[in-house]
Amino acid sequence: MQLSKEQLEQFETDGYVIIPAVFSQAEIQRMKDESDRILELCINSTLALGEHNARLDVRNRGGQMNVRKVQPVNDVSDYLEEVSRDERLLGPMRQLMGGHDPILMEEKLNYKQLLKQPVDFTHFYTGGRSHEDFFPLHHDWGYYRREGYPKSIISSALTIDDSDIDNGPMRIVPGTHTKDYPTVDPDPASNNGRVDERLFGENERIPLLFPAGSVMFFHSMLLHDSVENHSGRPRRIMIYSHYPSNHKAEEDKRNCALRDKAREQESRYREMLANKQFANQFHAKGEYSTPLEAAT
Ligand SMILES: O=C(O)CCC(=O)C(=O)O
Repeated sequence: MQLSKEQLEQFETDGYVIIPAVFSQAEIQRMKDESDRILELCINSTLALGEHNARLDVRNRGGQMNVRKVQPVNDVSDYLEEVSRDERLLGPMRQLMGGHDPILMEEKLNYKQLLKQPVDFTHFYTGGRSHEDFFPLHHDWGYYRREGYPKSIISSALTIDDSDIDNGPMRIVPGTHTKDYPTVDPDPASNNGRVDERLFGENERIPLLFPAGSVMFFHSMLLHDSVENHSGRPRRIMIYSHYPSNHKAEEDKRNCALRDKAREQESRYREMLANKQFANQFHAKGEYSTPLEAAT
């Protein structure tokens, strides 16, 4: 897959470009199945061990568990790892990176999914700062720069569910990648990329309403956010971030600590399953039904 001259120009001007229908219905279904399986792993291992799985970012919305994201994921999903190397992502990024090969820097699966089953582990969960699943206005380079990554990072946001106005879509402010907006926290060591919310009004933040299987390529300096998902449906987006091969970096620098911790937890959890010290309590199937599942 190659981007046209117009699409390359749009990325240059707006800081993003959206390509619909990159992945087929069968591929999307496989991603949904993988998302469910990963969620089961994270939640059941959390319940088994009584300590939250290091990959899991979960919030408590009025007593209901709200899964915001799981990061990293490639080491627990061969398929999602394969997608991070798919030429439909790498080809356009190579064009946008002036011919340099894209190297994976990190990957995350943003679920924005409220769980229907009564799962409660907030008594030992300490990770969430807010009770909600929104993302404040920020640029990603604000946190990539902590490990010395370059601004030339490009992320691909791949929609696993349709993103609509009700399920907390990502929103972007076109053209903001051309300026280095000051972050609220001036210390680069702790910076999370947040900028002053007053910089842009609600009508300047464009919601990305794109169907499952679409990909948005976006610049690391592009300001974006997303609002809460109150639809009762998940809004899963897989986000891969790549840097150009002319930048040299240590492999998996941003996520290796989380990955190692989660893998060690998951191995203890599997041992508990094998020794019948724990039986899985959370089952992702039946949590909701998607148009695809309803049709089969
Ligand atoms: O998933 C979303 O809605 C926003 C994601 C985002 O801004 C991020 O992960 O940096």
